[in-house]
Amino acid sequence: MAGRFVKSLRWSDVTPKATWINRRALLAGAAAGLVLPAAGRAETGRYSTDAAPNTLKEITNYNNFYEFGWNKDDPAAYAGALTTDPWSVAIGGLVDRPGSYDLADLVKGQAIDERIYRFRCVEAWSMVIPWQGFQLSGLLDRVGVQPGAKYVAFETVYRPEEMPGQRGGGISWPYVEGLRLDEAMNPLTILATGLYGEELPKQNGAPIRLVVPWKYGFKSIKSIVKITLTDKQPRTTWQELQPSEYGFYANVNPGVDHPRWSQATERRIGAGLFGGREETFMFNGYGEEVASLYSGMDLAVNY
Ligand SMILES: Nc1nc2c(c(=O)[nH]1)N[C@H]1C(S)=C(S)[C@@H](COP(=O)(O)O)O[C@H]1N2
Ligand SMILES: [Mo]
Repeated sequence: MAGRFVKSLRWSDVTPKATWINRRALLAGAAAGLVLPAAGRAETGRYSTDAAPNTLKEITNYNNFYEFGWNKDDPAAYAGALTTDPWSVAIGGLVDRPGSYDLADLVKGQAIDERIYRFRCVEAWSMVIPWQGFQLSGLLDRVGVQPGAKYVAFETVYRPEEMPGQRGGGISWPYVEGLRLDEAMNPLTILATGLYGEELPKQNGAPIRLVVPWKYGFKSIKSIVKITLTDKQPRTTWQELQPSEYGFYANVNPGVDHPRWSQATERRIGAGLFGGREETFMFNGYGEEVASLYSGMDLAVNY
């Protein structure tokens, strides 16, 4: 994996698309504290992949956000109805400073940076996405995690009047997810508030969503309204729906196939008709950073 991370990656090195970035949107977003100021760009390479990002069009038109429907283009069509301002996140459980945090307050003081992450869906497709966000660890440090806490539980907004998918069955809403505390504290784990230098598009989980790049995409829960520190492993939507197919850990693992398809390779969205399939890497290529979290665990059992 040598060379996968580049120490001084610059925006101009990785994307030919900088020209279409709406500078005014960028600056407006920066004023609200949600996206990175342009000047911050040069310092953001440490955790990023050197793979070229997918286009904004691809990232915003091929989504899984079942609150808006089951098709990949449903979120782009229907997420516009979601009210994302005002927005607050209830933080509670085993923390010193529980409360309802207004989004601007939640983001205040956090170091927003850019993370270009390879994102791997359990359906065996992937994209490379230039997120802006801050480390979840920064927020957890601020609210003060109490000694008994072992897990972090997350919940998506429940608003069936704005989310047509929530008016139907299949999933027991709201969508919930969870991480072990050490996974949540890992520097790769971020709360994203923007992508491509713009405020996070609604179909990608505005105004704030989790991104855990070494796990299958379903762990990266969108439009978060609740974060709870607990001493018990939280329920998760997909594990509850189909425990034989979706585990709590959901680490990207080419050696453990989904019961109905192989996880050995992935289709990179946008690679074109003749793009072929790419090899899937253990932990989605982030093994150097996270393999130690699972030492001694059988990852075929803890999938
Ligand atoms: N609330 C919520 N979060 C969600 C989902 C969802 O349906 N609802 N889908 C998950 C899945 S399966 C994937 S692959 C990613 C997709 O993120 P993207 O659309 O930004 O690529 O979001 C995840 N987070
Ligand atoms: Mo997914």
